[in-house]
Amino acid sequence: HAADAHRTDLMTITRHVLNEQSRNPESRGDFTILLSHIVLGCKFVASAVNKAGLAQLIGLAGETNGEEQKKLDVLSNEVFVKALVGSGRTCVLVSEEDEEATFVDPKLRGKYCVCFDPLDGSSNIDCGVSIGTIFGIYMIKDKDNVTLSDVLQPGKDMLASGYCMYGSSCTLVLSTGSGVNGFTLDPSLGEFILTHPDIKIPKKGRIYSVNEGNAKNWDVPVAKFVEKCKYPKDGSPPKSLRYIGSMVADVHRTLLYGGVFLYPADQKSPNGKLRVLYEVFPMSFLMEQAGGQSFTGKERALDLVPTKIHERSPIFLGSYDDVEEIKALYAEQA
Ligand code: AHM
Ligand code: MG
Repeated sequence: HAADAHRTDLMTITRHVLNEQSRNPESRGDFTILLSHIVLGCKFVASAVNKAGLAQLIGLAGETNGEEQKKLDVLSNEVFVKALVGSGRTCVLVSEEDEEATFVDPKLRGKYCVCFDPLDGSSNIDCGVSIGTIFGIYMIKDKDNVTLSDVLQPGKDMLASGYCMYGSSCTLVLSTGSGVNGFTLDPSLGEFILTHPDIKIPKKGRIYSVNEGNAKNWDVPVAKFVEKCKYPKDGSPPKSLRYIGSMVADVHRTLLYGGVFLYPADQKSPNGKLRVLYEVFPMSFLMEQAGGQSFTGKERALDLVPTKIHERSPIFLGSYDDVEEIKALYAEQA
């Protein structure tokens, strides 16, 4: 039976990526090895996040060794950095947690650069809301001459990107440049299994997602767009507002249900809040690969050329038609 085959033929993330890579005759498995180390980091964080409440309880019950518990975001960063360096496949790492980029020791160097936010949305940990890891991967240009410019590349030059969401289940969403696939962690197997093959975002959505508390500082196009979401003039029903305040969760919902996620610039933060290398680019890459689009208020997000590793940019991403509306409003104003 086809249904039986489904249950016994488990497509793990490793097998899936090996299949994808085998289309390239020059592939020697390096990317698969790199990815398996990212997956290891995600499994570690998933297990740590699940125990976060308990660890606190044990701490409150009187931990006496005097050593303060490491914060989950710091711990996650250490695990990712060590896993990525240890993979022997990386040469430059940029983490939201580290002010400077990490240049891997030449003896351990490989050809990939990884930009990541090990635990995004960490202000949500204490109340059990979904949080996530975000990553984007580039290839170095010249192995003997590795510089910061290897990571200051436009997002369209990324090889792959993804995120892992630590939510009611643990889901890893990945694109290696040929569509988007989602994998769910089976805790009893310790494996990510393909559960969402070839994700496509609906062309138009019924949800908008933005921190409306910033409305008084918005520019005209953003204010107009949100007004249109609430009071559409074309007879369509108003959109629903959903905002978790955790980028991975808000983007994941946007990808699966459609709609648009906004973190615009405003008078107080002229570049918005979110970071180009490990938030804006990876999510924009996934959106485009899923048939949506991503815009900065000026240009296609993936065309942006960053000049600093922790640079910020405004971002509007999601369903193709919804982002198109936002682009029209900016064009009108220009
Ligand atoms: P963080 O890196 O301090 O966790 O901030 C990033 C988070 C994103 O996950 C989320 O999209 C955004 O901040 C929410 O910001 P705000 O609270 O201003 O709405
Ligand atoms: Mg972050």
